[in-house]
Amino acid sequence: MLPMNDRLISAAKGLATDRTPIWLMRQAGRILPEYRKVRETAKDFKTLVKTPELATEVTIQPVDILGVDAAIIFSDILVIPEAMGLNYEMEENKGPVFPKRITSEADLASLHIAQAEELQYVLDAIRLTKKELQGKVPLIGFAGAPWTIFSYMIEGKGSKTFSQAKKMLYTQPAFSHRLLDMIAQSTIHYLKAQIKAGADIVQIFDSWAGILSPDQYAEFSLKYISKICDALGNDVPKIVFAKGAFFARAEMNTINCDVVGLDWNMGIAESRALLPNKVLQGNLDPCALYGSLDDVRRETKKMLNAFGPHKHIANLGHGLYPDTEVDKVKCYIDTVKEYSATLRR
Ligand code: 1CP
Repeated sequence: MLPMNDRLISAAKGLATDRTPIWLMRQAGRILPEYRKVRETAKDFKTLVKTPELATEVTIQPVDILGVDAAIIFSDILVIPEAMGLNYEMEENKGPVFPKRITSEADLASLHIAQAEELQYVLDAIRLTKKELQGKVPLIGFAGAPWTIFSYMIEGKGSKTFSQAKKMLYTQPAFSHRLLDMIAQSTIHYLKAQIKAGADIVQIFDSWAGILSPDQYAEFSLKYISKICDALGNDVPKIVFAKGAFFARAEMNTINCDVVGLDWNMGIAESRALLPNKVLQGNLDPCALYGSLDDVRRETKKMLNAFGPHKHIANLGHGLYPDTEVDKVKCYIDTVKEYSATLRR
């Protein structure tokens, strides 16, 4: 059964819609006072993620408060390493940290390919969210791309350069492939289960794509993303967002996904030419939302004119920053809804 507002799914399949659908990366979270309130009642981030009732509540908040055309299940990409045997902790105002990281054969031997049951809490949250949404909008499932997950597992935390992870690719390519393959297989189990639990569409986040060379990207990242897309089949549309991978757009046109996410560095006309088979998603710079309401309207219209009325899903070029004002976010969303309808007349 299709959701009542199925604009996102229709657009993802390349079908015409009455206006451009919109959702935002990191739409649930710290920009919303309502989120911060729920977050305070949960002991910490992981309790929130692992309590389906709370995860459901914050997943639905942006649908009701901001008016986006989809919900994205509240979780994190780092639940996969945890299910594989590498525990993470979320430090307040800092981000994820792994008490142990992967550096040796012994570390690799301590991991296993995750089975869907090990992420039952996410699947329960998806089922509950679907029930509560009552078909109002579609639900997006997601996972990190193997390369981005690998980076955190090797590095043990976020990094500007991910030089330890890149060192591993240069010095131990076979070891790297073994770990990447384990992550990819875990991700296939996980995303298949998300779809079975009710996810209407899925997105793969390759947040650290842009730090690899084109050759390394093809060998250590896109190959695994492509494997995952093939394994998932065509029951639901698939979005691939590879931040900074402007150099891989032509190759991305050939993989088995429906939508390619663009960041703000990627020119829109150029991306259309390189990705003729794909629907495009994006790509307003989240910093554009620091401008005045008039600035936001102007930048939004400029973006919509460049994408044109079809084969586009409006989003940002990366996640919302936590200090963005809610009225600017609403202005972006409302302008997309209103102005994109006029482009069809
Ligand atoms: O306490 C808090 O509120 C912590 C902030 C937070 C939130 C709200 C983190 C820490 N993760 C999340 C949720 C989350 N993470 C979602 C669901 C919410 C939504 O989208 O509305 C999603 C899709 C993610 C995905 C995610 N986590 C990515 C990929 C997207 C991206 O931004 O590039 C990455 C890289 C992470 C890791 C992560 N989790 C949190 C932080 C601060 C980070 C980045 C750490 C770093 O490398 O610096």
